[in-house]
Amino acid sequence: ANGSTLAAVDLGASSGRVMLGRVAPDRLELTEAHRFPNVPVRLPDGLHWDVLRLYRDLLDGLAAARRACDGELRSVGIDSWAVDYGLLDAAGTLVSNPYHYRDSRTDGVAAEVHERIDPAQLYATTGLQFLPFTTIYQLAAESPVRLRHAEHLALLPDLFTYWLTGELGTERTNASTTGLFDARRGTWADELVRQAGLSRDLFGELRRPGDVVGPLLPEVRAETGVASSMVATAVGSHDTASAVVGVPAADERFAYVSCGTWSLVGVELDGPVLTAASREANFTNEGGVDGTVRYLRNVMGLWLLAESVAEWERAGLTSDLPTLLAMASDVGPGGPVFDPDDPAFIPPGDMTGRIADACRRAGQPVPEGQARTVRCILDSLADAYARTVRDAVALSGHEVDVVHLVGGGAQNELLCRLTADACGLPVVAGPVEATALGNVLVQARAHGAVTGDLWTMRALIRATHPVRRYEPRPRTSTDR
Ligand code: LFR
Repeated sequence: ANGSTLAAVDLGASSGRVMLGRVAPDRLELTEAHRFPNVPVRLPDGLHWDVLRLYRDLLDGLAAARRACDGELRSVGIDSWAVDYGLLDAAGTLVSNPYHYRDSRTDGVAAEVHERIDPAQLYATTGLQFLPFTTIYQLAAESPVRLRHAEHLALLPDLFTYWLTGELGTERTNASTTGLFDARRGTWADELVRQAGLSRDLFGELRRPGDVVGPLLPEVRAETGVASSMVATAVGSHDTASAVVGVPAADERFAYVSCGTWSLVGVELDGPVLTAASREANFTNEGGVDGTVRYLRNVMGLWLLAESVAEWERAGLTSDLPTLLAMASDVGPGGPVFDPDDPAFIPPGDMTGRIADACRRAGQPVPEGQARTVRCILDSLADAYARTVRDAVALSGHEVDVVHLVGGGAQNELLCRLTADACGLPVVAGPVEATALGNVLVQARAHGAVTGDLWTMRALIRATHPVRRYEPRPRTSTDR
């Protein structure tokens, strides 16, 4: 093969990007064609994603990618955060604007669902950690009128793929996050769908990462200028699935922290762990590329920092992240820590107030001022990562020698250093764009530009993308 040029659309909770990938067996280059903010919109009925704006930017990004590449774009693949969806009527039109998973409409809903469906049964079938906004709970909060009109449920990457191609379907890694997917059989969990009172017809044909979805619609080609030979290809459409493909590990003895708005912390396994201990520790078994299992937990992530910074910005205080991190690094160890996984942190809004409350509840002093608050957030995240890595290893029996930290957080040196110290393991930081790399590599393999398994792809990332290594420092008496 002489290589391929591919577009990766990677939508994050705070920004999206369209990346141009050039891939051959000894080549992996990623350049940014278009980056854009993702700004949710609050309507009287709740918090929504601005999906039309996102699609507009997706198209602009494809046009920019085509202009930036010398030959022709072979394919496009889309990934985004999980669980959220659009409902489509018989004509394929959106029944309503998709909701944001941080919307409060799911408050208290899980408890109602659990009265009808035993959470132990849910775990035994889906292997999913409990998160209040999982698709099954969002659907339970959905208006009955809308559900009556709905003929198809399209998870967001599948919705955008549908708009590009006219083809409906559900990519498996993202289906695995809905709470309606059987983790062992790899099919929709028909019995749960029935118990949830949903129509089985809502749930489309499953696609594997690497499946070619089809050519782009004429109107998409007209708007973006891409060739009629270009196709959409399914990737690990759950961003975390693509991120784990993009982890530059040399062998299976690794843990990962995929660090963006959320931090997804865990290990890669061959099969699910569905034990009672695993359920009690709230570990998830999400579907990975090539049939792997992403055995992990959601840690609240850089959302804690981003929301604090947004608050400071509104108040006219320092909001420059490098400055804040430099200040936090001068604070020194031993300060207060809180549990970042408290569901109180899920909605947007007054973050520093909630952090102060969490510290009080933990019997800790409240961090005073910006530097101490940033330090407290990072210390708390590093501790949570270390706890989660330890639990993942203990619950799965999968030993690790190294923690790979990928995504935007890899740029945060203080966080990487604190994580290495807390874990007592080396942290290998980078690539920042692991998700887009995982997206592009799965497409490249589908189109013959690379061959082989996840390890071949990871070797190519290692050969082309520098990382930074942080050795753990022994704890001193001044540390916690
Ligand atoms: C990360 C992520 C997590 C998922 C959360 C909500 O971007 O996809 O894996 O739990 O967003 O969808």
